[in-house]
Amino acid sequence: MSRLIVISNRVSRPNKSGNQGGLAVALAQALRESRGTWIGWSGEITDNFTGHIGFYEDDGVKTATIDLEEQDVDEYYNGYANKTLWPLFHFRIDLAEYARDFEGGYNRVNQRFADTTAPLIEPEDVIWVHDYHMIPLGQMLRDRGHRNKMGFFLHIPWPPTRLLVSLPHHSKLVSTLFAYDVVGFHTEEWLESFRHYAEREMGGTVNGDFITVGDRTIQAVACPIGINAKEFAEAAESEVAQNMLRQIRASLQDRSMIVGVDRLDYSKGLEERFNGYARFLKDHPDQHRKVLLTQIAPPSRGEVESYQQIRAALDSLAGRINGEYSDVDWTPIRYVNQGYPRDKLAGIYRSARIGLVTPLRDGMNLVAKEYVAAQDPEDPGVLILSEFAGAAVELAESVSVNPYSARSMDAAIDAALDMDEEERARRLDSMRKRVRDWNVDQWANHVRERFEALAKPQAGDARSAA
Ligand code: GDG
Repeated sequence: MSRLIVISNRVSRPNKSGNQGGLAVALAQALRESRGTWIGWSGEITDNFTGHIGFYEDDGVKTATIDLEEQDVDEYYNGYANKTLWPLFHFRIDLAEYARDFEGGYNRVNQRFADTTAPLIEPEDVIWVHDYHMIPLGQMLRDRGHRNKMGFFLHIPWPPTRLLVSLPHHSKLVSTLFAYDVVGFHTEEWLESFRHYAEREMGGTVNGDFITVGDRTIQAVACPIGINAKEFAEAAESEVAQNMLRQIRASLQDRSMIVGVDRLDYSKGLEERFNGYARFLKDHPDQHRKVLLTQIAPPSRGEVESYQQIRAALDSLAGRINGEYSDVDWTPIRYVNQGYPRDKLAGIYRSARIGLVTPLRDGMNLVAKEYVAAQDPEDPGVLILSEFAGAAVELAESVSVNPYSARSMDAAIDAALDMDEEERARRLDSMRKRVRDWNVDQWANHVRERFEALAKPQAGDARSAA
């Protein structure tokens, strides 16, 4: 097995709290087995970038981090990654900001990662780059002479060509993906859009999993990420989760709880969700006092203005709906801006009769899978899922909803509350099997096997020239 080098914006060092996400745990396992290293930004700011690398080893997992300058963080992370690419790739060209400084900072930071990473790479290493922060990194490593097997995985959607071409210098950015050997997406839909771009904008040809542009042929594949389903199901049975469940049930007084859990992000459709729920309350006065929505929304990317705006909008919307419908002993929305440890979160999922997951656009959406994994098989809840989440493909037995339509949300909540136990169990059972059978370890292993199966650089390969 080749040594694995993972590169992503942030790294997650193993810790004893058990609060690492499924992706971090799966990558940690692969890194441990191959004695590899995970490289990323430390999250720290330095006055002057020196290229100093902090090396760590926790529980057999090696990580290496670099500090960035404030200007790097402004232009690369808050700028090009989160003000330009994130909205554009989530189809929100109305929110996408383009500035030459952002693009310059993004390229500078990627160069910094390439400079820092290059000396750590051995010829036989397999390099796996993650997400939109690091698109050009593979090309930059090739420019430095690295001929390793290299893959890239995009965790967010790939936008339709007509939207992507609104990005200045889009072809320059996309062409760097052809430096990798394998490029992965969560769903066929994102893969289709990528192929479409390659054909229309780059004159590429598609042959099965392969796309050729000029003298480069890469594999482009759809491979949906899973969660650590077994661990999540066990977390839901833990003492901590059971205590949480009891605490919530006591506070509910026989009311049904609907739960939403999302980073505070406009792609998650929180305003639309609140409006859909308000519509349900308006149309179903008989359900007042019988139901409530708990929305857990830990703030994220608070330095970006559109995130400050969504936070303010939600504060006022939750206040308005609660003001309109609350009674002295019933509040229709519990709006919580704090995060919870994973075991407690599993208890929250389990105590909810409905999981309401309504992103406007989402690469995958792990919350939907976590809600499924955490349910009590004897008394499962109902998942309401946006048709625009990548997870909708695999979780077809959910109640599907158009998150833009308050009427659709209203009808879905009504149907979910009405659903008898047999149907809830039937739907949940199929989804639980799928979530369990295609978990994050299988996903990570599958991608790695793709790398291992790659041939050595092709004759006439552009890399041979490096
Ligand atoms: C990106 C893509 C894709 C949230 N609140 C708490 C908490 N969380 C955890 C959830 C879940 C994770 O955060 C969120 O994952 P999502 O997949 O829902 O969304 P993004 O953060 O936008 O992730 C997405 C993903 O990458 C993976 O490829 O699915 O489409 O946008 O795991 O549980 N965790 C804890 N407490 C909280 O309060 N412990």
